[in-house]
Amino acid sequence: MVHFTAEEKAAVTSTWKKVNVEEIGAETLGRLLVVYPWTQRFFDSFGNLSSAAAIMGNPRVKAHGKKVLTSLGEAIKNMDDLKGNFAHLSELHCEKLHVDPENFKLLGNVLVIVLAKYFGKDFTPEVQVAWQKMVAGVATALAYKYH
Ligand code: HEG
Repeated sequence: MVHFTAEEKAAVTSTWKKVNVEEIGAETLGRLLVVYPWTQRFFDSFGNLSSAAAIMGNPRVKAHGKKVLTSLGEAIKNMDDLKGNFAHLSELHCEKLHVDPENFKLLGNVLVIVLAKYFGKDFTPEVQVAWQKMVAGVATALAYKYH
């Protein structure tokens, strides 16, 4: 399991304070669906996903992106126990939603790109390292209950 230094925790927490979960959540999930179109299969009830513009403007994509990032925000309060934090959601994504855990890694990397875009030069290499560890830890924790 990933271990975070005090500096890494501080980097993740201080970025998070400036994140608008609605905006970054929508952009992250939207870009995931555009860049890796096979991920759309989990959201076939969401209506029009027929083009990048349709996906980025889809209100259900926006709402779900916000939900995912809000859940990530809870995990940031719990960085020493990501597995415990995500145990229930891991079971849900495996048993009910049947989401291939590879997709958690893809979403994490898209999030890092979106954060880099928003934070520009404040997203230093050190801050990126902390976030890469965070998204890797989240992906591992969400995959933990898979069998
Ligand atoms: Mg998942 C539902 C969190 C990645 C597909 N996801 C949910 C829910 C949460 C959540 C909190 C609502 C659970 C509930 O209703 O009780 N998801 C979550 C996190 C991450 C993630 C924290 C990664 C950081 N999810 C993810 C990925 C996919 C996916 C990569 C598919 C590509 N999630 C998915 C689907 C649902 C949820 C299909 C059900 C959506 C619905 O029907 O409303």
